[in-house]
Amino acid sequence: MKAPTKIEHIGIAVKNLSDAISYYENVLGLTCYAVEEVADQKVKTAFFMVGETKIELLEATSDDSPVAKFIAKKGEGIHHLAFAVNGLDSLLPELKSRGIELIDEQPRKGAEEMNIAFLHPKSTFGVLTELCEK
Ligand code: CMX
Repeated sequence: MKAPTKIEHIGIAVKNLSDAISYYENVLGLTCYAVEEVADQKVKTAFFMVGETKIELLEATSDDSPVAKFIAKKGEGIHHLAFAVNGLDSLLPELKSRGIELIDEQPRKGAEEMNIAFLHPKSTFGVLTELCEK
């Protein structure tokens, strides 16, 4: 596989988005530049830029959201790691042929109009992995 170009973002599951935004802004001194709901993922997201990488806070918008399930099982914390890649369309079949379990067989639209696909944490040493392309 062609190596990712950077860590695009780190996804962090939180119970309450506005409480968490307040920590990132008022304690760490970062600026929340966007809040966006991703309806099909049942999450509300908030974004911060840190150098070239983003922090994406994730709050569940329903009890059956992947983020609600994650918090119920593991508590708040790092939820996924997202790599920026080129050629996502062709990477997915390549990864599948190498035995990596795909959550998304085809790229779909994520936050910030990115094309994204998730890899199952069981195939990626316990880290839910997102590949994204602008
Ligand atoms: N990181 C690491 N492991 C995780 C995980 C995560 N975020 N979420 C679940 N797991 C583990 C569980 O602990 C469990 O492990 P065990 O079998 O050892 O107990 C296993 O994966 C299955 O977990 P589950 O609770 O049964 O949950 P599901 O199988 O229903 O779903 C997953 C897990 C990863 C397939 C699902 O959460 C998913 O499809 N995620 C991708 C989409 C997503 O997370 N969207 C929200 C963010 C959207 C965005 O950023 O825009």
